[in-house]
Amino acid sequence: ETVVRKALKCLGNDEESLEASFLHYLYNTFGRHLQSPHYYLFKALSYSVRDRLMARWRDTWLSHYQAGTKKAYYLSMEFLIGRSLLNNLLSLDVEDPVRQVLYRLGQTLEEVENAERDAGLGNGGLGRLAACFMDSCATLQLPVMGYGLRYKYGMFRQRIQNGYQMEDPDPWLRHGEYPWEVQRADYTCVIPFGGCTRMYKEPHSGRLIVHWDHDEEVLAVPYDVPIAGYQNQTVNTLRLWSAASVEDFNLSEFNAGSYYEAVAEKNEAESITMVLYPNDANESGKELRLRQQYFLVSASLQDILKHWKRNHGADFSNFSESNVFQLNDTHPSLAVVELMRLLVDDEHLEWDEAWRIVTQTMAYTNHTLLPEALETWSVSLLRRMLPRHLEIIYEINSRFLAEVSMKWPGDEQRVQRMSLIDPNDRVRMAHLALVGSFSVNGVAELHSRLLREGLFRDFYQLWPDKFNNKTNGVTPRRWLACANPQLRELLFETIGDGWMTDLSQLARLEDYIDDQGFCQRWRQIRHHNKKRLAELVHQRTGIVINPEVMFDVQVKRIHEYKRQLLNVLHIIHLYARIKFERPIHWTNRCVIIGGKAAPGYAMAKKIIKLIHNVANVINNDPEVGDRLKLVFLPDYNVSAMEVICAGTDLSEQISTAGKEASGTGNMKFMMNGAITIGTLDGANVEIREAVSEENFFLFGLHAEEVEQQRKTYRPAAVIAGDDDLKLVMQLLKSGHFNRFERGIFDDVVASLTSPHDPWMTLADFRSYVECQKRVAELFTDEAAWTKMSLLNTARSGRFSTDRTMREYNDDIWRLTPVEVQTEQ
Ligand code: DL6
Repeated sequence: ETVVRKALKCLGNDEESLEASFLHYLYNTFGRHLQSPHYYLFKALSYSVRDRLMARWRDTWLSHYQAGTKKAYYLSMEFLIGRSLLNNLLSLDVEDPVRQVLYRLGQTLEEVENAERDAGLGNGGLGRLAACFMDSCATLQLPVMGYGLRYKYGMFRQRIQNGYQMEDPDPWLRHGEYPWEVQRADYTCVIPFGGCTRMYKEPHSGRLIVHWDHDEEVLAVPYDVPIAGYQNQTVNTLRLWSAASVEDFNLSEFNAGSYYEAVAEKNEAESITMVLYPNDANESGKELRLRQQYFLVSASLQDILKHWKRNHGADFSNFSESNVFQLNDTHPSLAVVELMRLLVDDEHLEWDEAWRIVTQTMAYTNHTLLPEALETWSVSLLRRMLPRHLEIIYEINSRFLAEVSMKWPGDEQRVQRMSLIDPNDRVRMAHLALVGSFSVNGVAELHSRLLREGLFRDFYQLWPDKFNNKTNGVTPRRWLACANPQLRELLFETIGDGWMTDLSQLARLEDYIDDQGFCQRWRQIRHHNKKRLAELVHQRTGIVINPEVMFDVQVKRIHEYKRQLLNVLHIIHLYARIKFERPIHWTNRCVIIGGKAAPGYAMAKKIIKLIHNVANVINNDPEVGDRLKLVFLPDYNVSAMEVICAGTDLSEQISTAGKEASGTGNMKFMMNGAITIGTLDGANVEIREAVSEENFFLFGLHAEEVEQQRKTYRPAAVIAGDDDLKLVMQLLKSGHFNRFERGIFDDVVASLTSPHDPWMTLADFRSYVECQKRVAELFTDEAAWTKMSLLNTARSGRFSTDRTMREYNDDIWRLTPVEVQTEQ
């Protein structure tokens, strides 16, 4: 033991030790030198840093074990980690010495940092939120472990060809291992699939036992990623499962000359964690997705139960006092069923006792109100892949519906509405999660209210106490301190560093609102950040943009409800004004749009093409010049957002009210001093409350108005009553933006002008345009803009995930923070 401790502790955080480690890895482990590609310098540095996390990591495991207190497990199909180097340098408080070491060696930290590939194991907000939660839990010293999947290929890389999105695979693990992970093959689990079930009587007890005769097994191999708390001793664990074949290949098949068959099984097993989110537009894609979900859930629960049994044997009576599972959307909701199976079939608990444990340990977070995003799985697929789970679902459902009937006798319609099985014989995963959990939360006040009053109304009437809200947040370590180093330094100088772990302290910035010197520095920093963003744009597109103009930014997944189209309509309107009105008073602006479209989402891909075509016309018109630029930034990802959020003036949060559950990009922008133009949707409502209404550009219908006006919505009449919109639509329809590609935007025009357009884009056009005029006006008043920008940062304190995690803990998890004991 002393030898182990010595080995771990000999790693100093001083320049000399850091340099020795760095050069050791560079020369001795990777056989490279200082002139090698930056990627190797990054790897050598990351290994040196990881070494310095190891003692804390081990101490954290031991401290959690010794404390014996309750633990929470965050089950998520996505953890959108991005880069980790800078974050870890910050957590360990070694950024300065590392910078010095690299400087002496003729390198810069920025170049080395930029060589790190994003770990893009998520699609967008939901996955990034999971990563922010992990960061905050470690900083708050909460014993929380994340469980996810180690996809071999993360989120696809977006490439643009003639304005169209092309998808390339993201081989983020290609150059050997991911420096932050540690394989823990000794914790490998076996995951069963397929086959059938049979019932038999246990000879001595006479008890009826169900046996799942599965016909396939896949190995789940864990890879652990350390999650370091900010300048404390806690290093929590994110455990990512990778699928492997039980046998490397089937030797008898191989010997018989069937090479393909021999390797096929291995390939099939490994396909489970091959790629994030398979295309679920076809049946085979769906099947793989379900396999992924079960694989995650089964491996994680087996892991936790194994650990439990090592310490408590087969006594599960106190299990729910010591464990809680947070389900990140319905994706891991099979956990409800798998835990029942493990407890009833494998551990021989009575159904009622097992159900008590399940319903006292599961908590469900909903992230969407869109009906098309609510998961269902066909009964026939479940029967084939997870026959025992289907039986358990039926049993849960019949007991649950009996409860519903007791409460509302004779209300058959309600029973149908609430059933876990829909009329098309598909299992409603949200209902499963609702029935199996003791807590159900939405991710912003408005979203949680709409869940209670709309989507989950019946369930709210049955179990009002289950429902709660947990407004999202973002971690200020990554999204302010790392993303905006100059602002970080200014804040340190001005209000100290307490805000790093207590973001409400940013409020102290309000004391400087009239301090000319401070405001001047604020502007200088913002200007510097805009130059950084302009460089990124130039790097990725070749387009030169002027950092003096307003940077008006909308970055997020491309989706009709997020209404990138409304943004485009406004841009066309500005273009038309420049061309036809030749206005004298004008605020120059550069609109930057970025985001990926789901590969099977034709309309989203068409929107990307439209943005490019409009940009081509505008950017090449000498009459337009600097007055207006439009840029599509390709391959939007976490590391791009770190540059974007710090360099943005205007943050576009313009979804149809009632459709965006929360949004988290809105918070990153606000924290970095961008001003929001937005609808009353998701967390925009709370952002506006926090910053106060005069510092937020509000437009558009409210959620209730959207629903009321839907029935009478007539886009033709809206166009007829608005000359500006008429002109915009004419330009679009006339083929002005697609001279040599006739008809390609007909579907876009058709959807905008349909009375059934669910996103009611044209209904908000006029109020958006008027609001944008006020934005343009304010931008010309440098002092007023600076003040508003400053207030946005100063009042962003509540949008830290530290606050969100405290609320999850106070209301749902009830964990005791564990002070990590350092062994000497
Ligand atoms: O809660 C995180 C994030 C929200 O901020 C976004 O508003 C919401 O759209 C997103 N939801 C999803 C839905 N996925 N599913 N299911 O990504 O969650």
